[in-house]
Amino acid sequence: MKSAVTICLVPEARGGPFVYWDDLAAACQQAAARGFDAVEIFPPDPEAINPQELRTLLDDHGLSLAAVGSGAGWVKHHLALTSSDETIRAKAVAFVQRMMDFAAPFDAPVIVGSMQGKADAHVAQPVALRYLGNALFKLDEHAHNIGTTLLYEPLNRYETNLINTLADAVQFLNALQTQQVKILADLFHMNLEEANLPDAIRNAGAWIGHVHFADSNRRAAGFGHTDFLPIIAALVEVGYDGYLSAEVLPLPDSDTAARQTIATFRQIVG
Ligand code: LER
Ligand code: MN
Repeated sequence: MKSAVTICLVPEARGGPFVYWDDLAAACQQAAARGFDAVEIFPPDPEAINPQELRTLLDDHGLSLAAVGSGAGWVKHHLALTSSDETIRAKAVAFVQRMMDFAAPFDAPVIVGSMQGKADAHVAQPVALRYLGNALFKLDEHAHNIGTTLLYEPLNRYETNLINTLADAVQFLNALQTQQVKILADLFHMNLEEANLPDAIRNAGAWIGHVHFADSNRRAAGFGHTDFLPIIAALVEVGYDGYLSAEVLPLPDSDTAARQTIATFRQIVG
């Protein structure tokens, strides 16, 4: 398994669970200095980052791009894949597709987390799930065409009422018969929703394509009460060799969160 750390370039997401903020070059320099293998970036728009500049930054620091988040589509542009408005749904799909076009040359998957939206007074849950299925089907096709992977992330009940557990995500994707969609296991969301984290990981098995590495309180691993060793053992058991990516609150500050994450990573992964 490899280590990664999050960088958020979306001012509207301020207060969110990201280690580094605002300055991509400074964040890459810090991530490399702390010993991370990769960075996970949340850009405000698919065209916000110059690909050549990013390539140079990553190469200069010996970093990979672990994943790209599409959450700005929701927090900044107010798009959702399950909106009651057909035009907004179409724009949301196009936004994630453009994010995939940006990320694919870096061999980085794109994450659908908050962009999935939720059922509400305008969209009943079965309808929202149908919209989500239609969107993931289109995104899967695009991923297939450009040779990349899409990561679908189940969120906790306070963020969505669509799919909250890994098992429900597996069932949903199995029914859709997508080919290029994998599941993002966020240990913070799982801590709220799963009966048993290692069992949930074992049952999801090869579906797991990315891990958000956070403690029970969404702080850096080691700053809460999650028992990480059985979780790592389960990931090893299912053959997971992807990233443990620190999507955590920058508390007490970014550098301390980064140092704590990498210290815990070294202790439990090696
Ligand atoms: C949101 O809570 C989250 O975990 C993000 O990764 C989704 O965009
Ligand atoms: Mn997450």
